[in-house]
Amino acid sequence: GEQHAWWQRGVIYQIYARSFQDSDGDGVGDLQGIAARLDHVAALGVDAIWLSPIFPSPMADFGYDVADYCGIEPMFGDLAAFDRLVAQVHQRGLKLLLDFVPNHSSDQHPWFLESRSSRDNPKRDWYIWRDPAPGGGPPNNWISDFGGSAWEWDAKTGQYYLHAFLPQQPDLNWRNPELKRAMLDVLRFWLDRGVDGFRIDVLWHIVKSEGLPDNPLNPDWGPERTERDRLIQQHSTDQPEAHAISAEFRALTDSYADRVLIGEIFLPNDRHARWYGTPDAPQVHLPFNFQLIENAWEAPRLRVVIADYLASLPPHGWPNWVLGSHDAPRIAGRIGERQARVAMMLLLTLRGTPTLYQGDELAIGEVPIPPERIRDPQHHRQPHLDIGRDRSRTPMPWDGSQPHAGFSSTEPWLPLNPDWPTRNVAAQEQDPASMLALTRALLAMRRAEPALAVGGMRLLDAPDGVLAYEREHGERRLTILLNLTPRSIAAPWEGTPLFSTLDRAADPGMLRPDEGLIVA
Ligand code: ISL
Repeated sequence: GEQHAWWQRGVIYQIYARSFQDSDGDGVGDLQGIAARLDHVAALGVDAIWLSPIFPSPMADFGYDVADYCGIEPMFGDLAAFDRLVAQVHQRGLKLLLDFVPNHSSDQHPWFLESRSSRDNPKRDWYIWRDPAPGGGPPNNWISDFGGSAWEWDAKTGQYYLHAFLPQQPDLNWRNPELKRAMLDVLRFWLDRGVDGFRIDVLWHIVKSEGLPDNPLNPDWGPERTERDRLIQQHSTDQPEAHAISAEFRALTDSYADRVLIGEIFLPNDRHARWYGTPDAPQVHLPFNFQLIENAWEAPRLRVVIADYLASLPPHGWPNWVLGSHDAPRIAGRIGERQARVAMMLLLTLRGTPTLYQGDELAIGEVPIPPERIRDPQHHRQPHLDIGRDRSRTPMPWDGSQPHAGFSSTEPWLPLNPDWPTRNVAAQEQDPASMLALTRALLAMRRAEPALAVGGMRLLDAPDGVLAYEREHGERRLTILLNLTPRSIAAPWEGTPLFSTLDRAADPGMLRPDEGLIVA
């Protein structure tokens, strides 16, 4: 294991700053709040924190619309509070990763204000401006991820600008060398302040095909899909020039010691794997792998997904797994609370770096949001689709104290999970059968067992409904058996049961309903 880097052995924990801990009573989490809750992160046993955007922002997309890449949003704190947080995180032997948002800025960023001020402004070309199509209307057929045309008309200068997301998130032009230089300086700014790396937002989007041709229609589209999915994003994503830039990000990052780059990439395996780059020109260390989120919770399906993904990796590519995020439905809401325990065992025993989303260690379910409290712009632009992201962005319930669960002294920006009086960190700390206790124990086991952290992995044949695999390191061999069904299943296993997701002893040769088992 000595030859493995921290980001290979380690586990990443995503903190969504707005919803972690409020310290100043405005109902929104902040940096000082995070610092005050580092005991929880350390006791959990993770290795790194990935912090969703904390930069100055009008919050049209809750921080993914950045108005100053080198500052801290006043709602969250200031640079001094940030420096203190970095120091406190490092004192505990943890790492801190920031969220870098290179595809677009806020429409309130001074760069965009300049760019839109006139056609001959020096920053005009820092964004993507085009004349209307010959017959009038948007320059091409591209659709925003959040619905509607990806083009916004600017009456003052008589051109459209491109926005892959909200109109308040104009796309930056990475073909402009000055823009690129300014953004590389942003990475240096934070690396010099001691951050341990970045999660790079929609990295696969940052360069578009020259000439901006129409995207082809998606033959598989149906009205249950998002508007964005009407088109195949052939010309708006995954361009060779974006790979080249990602190699530049890596070269810059590698000039600092022990840093990591994570890329948010959504692509089929063969094209996804190219984001590792080559041994000579590496790109990101970890192109995020969302397949546990995207696929049905069924053993035969997951077996294929896991096998295909691992087989697709280049020899120098290290695997990784994501089970939840601020964009995805809560895992316990999707598959149920008992199965969420099995899913946690899966996440923490697969070969590769796991990313754990805040609140999943408590098995928080989908939180119902009353219509008048919905904040997610993705919902507001496509209200007919059931895609609200607010349900997985609700505040952390820390304890049973009235009225806001220790999160804030005032009404939080989103409601708490309704079961917070019993489902909270303090309550689960007292309960050895809790999801929190299970998560801590699995993380401790992963730390103690090189077979789990860095060992080889082999999928095993198993009865219907069971996902089984082996992890090995040196002489040590562990078998993981996951019953993805609510039935008892006779599953041949021998050896010593080390760990069950249920609270009583394992039955030899049997898997109980919703049981995950580690056998030595
Ligand atoms: O939300 C999605 C699927 O659940 C995606 O279509 C989403 O747009 C994609 O995951 C990109 O997400 C990232 O960039 C967005 C931001 O809204 C998300 O929160 C962020 O994770 C734009 O910056």
